[in-house]
Amino acid sequence: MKAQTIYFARPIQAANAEQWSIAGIEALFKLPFADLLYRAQQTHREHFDPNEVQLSTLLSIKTGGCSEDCGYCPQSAFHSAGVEDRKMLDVAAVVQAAKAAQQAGADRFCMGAAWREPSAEDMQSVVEMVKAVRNLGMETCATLGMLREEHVTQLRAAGLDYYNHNLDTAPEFYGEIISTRDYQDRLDTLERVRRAGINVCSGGIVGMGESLTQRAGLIAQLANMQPYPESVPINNLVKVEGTPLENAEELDPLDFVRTIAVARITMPRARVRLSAGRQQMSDAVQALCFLAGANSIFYGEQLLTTGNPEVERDRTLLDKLGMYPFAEKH
Ligand code: SAM
Ligand code: DTB
Ligand code: SF4
Repeated sequence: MKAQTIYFARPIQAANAEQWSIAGIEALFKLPFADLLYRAQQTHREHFDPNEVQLSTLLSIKTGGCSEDCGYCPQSAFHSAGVEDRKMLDVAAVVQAAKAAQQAGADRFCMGAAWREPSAEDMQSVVEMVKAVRNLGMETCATLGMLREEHVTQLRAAGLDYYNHNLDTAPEFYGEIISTRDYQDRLDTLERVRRAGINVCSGGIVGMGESLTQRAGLIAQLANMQPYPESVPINNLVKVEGTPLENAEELDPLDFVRTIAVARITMPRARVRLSAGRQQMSDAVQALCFLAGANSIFYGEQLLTTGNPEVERDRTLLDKLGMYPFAEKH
């Protein structure tokens, strides 16, 4: 049997030399498509192998019944999206899922919970899960809602590599989508994660009815963090029946590609993840996203409660494009 490699997350700690203005980012969005993609490609190739993609597999360790009212989310107790409220998975079930993900080629395993914030009891199990998954030789990521000081300390001690907490949208649009916690709460959690020495994974959702300026505003918030996040998931809204955003206007796929390109240019060394919404995307649009600088995907048939492309479909797509998973190269 092949010896297992243990991947340790290397923080990039890359501060942007310049602060990005919203107007400057909006101007990038408005470049002719070919010029924008050319610039994104140049940036991408300066920092990464453009044919390599990092694969993260998600697992919902606690599903549904969440006390927050995020307008996009099928797991909110405020909406009726038909997601069953389930109790937390046990450690053995999580390890089994992580092993399967690793065998399928994933190098990072992300554990997600539908919480506003974890309780002390929840944390005991999460710590066990992080340790066990890390022992398999996978990078670990968790997304558990807001974190206090004691939470980040415990997660850091458990060896957590990344914490995902999205800004989701621009501060000016945020209030239209979520009312139960504010933007500053999110920034505070990210700051605690950063100070604890855990890599930051933070991005947002596009296609929620935001304006172009607001889309630029989200990117400005992320890119101006000092340092900016190591991982930046860009989600295309998955419109789930029973959520307030079920009828949101469809985003032009080329505007999604532009968002990826702008994230790449403004956060040159981040892993930009082509995240939720891939199941609804053609191979051609996904290929454009890779061309625009995306170098990470969620991999495996399920996101948290909604679907993601089959592993077979992704393998075929990567093969067609001559791309290879990070784990197979290292
Ligand atoms: N409860 C935790 C929190 O909100 O931080 C962690 C889980 S939450 C589901 C993680 C992220 O998933 C959200 O911040 C949001 O960006 C994304 N998300 C949730 N529902 C989505 C949807 N319908 N379409 C796209 N992204 C979605
Ligand atoms: C992220 O930015 N997207 C993922 C992950 N981080 C946790 C979640 C997407 C969720 C899509 C809706 C669902 O499956 O419930
Ligand atoms: Fe809860 Fe997270 Fe969904 Fe918001 S996004 S309702 S916090 S699970």
